[in-house]
Amino acid sequence: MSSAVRVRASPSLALIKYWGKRDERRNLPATPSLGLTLAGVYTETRVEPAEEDRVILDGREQDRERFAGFFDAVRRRLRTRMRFQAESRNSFPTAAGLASSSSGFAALAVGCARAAGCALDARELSVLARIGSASAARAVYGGFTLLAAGARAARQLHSEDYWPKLRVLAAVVSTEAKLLASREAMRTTRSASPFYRAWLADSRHLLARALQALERRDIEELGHAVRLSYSRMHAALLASEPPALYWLAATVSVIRECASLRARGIGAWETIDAGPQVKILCLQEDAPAVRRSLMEMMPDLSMIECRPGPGPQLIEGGKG
Ligand code: 2P0
Repeated sequence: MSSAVRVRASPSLALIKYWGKRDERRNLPATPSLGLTLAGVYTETRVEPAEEDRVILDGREQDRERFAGFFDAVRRRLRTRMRFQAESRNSFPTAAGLASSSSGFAALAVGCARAAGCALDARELSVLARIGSASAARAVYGGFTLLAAGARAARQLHSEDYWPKLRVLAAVVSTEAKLLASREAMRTTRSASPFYRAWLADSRHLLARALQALERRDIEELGHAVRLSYSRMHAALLASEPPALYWLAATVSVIRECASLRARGIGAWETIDAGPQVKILCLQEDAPAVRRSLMEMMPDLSMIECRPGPGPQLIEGGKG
């Protein structure tokens, strides 16, 4: 039996970045990535059977080509001919480097399976979500997740309860959609950055370092690896021809403020994805001081405080 369903999924912030594809057709990542699913921000998606596949995001119909491969894979796996209409809203700026494609495709994968009345396990949902966006493979789980290089599915390392004091402060320095889609930018880095090979080799070492730190809940060491991962990803991007730069002046100001906070003994380790926003890793006890110092510097800055969050939740429907 099939029915309309509503699903909420939170984005997966990459502590160690996926950047580059091993196999573009199958959307397999070239680097391993360590994700943290964030509570406090989410995509909510309503999925129902329809005459044809359609995706409407924040009121706008999306390009069908972008979703065709995903929906075909869903139908093959679910052994159905069903077509889907999905209406999706983000509680945060879309396509601006806040990992909206991770929560978007995680919600869509769960929603399609439920709308078709199929109970898939998390691994199978992760495979489907990855076909949409590799970061979404991680967002079908809560807590800390790992998507290995070349892997078809992510897995959960620790649930959202593993490190309750951990916080991420997302500093939204711009709400404009990014000019360069990450898919396009990854292609450019791979084909036109002399640093790409080094980035691939280095990402394995950074992952190992981050995993060790995570096992010890050592925020200083984890924060250090997190900072190296984004810096090196963006260095590879910047070295490509033509150079690609996602940062704004405010992005750099926040990076510098984090350095100044650390110098004053307040733990604040930043990370940046394919957009200008800065996400700051800190402990609960330091979050007010980090927030205060950023607001003093930029009174108009919008900040979202997130803690480790759960995987996708079914809000409505899904019987049968
Ligand atoms: C990540 N990002 O690990 C990295 C870090 C951005 C920087 O995954 O081409 O939308 O759809 O597989 O997942 C953004 O890329 O890329 C991303 P596709 P996706 O979160």
